[in-house]
Amino acid sequence: MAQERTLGLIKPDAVANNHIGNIVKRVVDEGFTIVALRMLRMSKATAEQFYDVHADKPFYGELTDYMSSGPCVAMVLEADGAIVKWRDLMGATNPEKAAEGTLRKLYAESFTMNATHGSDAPETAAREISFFFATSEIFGR
Ligand code: IDP
Ligand code: MG
Repeated sequence: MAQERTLGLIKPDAVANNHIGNIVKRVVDEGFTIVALRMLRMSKATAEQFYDVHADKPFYGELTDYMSSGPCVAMVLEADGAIVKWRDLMGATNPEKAAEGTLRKLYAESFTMNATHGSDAPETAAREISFFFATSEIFGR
């Protein structure tokens, strides 16, 4: 499989619950290279823009309130097949359905407050990486 990049977020619940270190250690242990990393807090408007694909969903208001409620850690992760690999490591969106050992099983608080985000396809990865990082802030080899 080809080297690929994906956008990972450690969401506000996981930051507030002090899981940054646990999650970053897992990222490294699973063989990703972190090529960019930054802590940031989204405004409500920025969260709405980031999740605009879900604007018509019933959970959009709750989701964007939550995502703007505190800081996130944004990361660009590089690996062979990084997009699927990171989504596998995160586990199912609903933490009650997430497999044992996945980040959402271990660290999520609820369906909405589910610890991590990951891009779901090459096009969304490209959009989401450039949403948070300038090319000059990404340190690939
Ligand atoms: P994903 O994060 O696994 O890609 P999406 O379907 O893209 O899942 O949804 C984005 C985020 O919206 C989820 O991670 C979760 O925080 C929230 N969310 C999705 N579906 C629901 C739901 O049915 N109830 C509550 N929150 C939801
Ligand atoms: Mg998604």
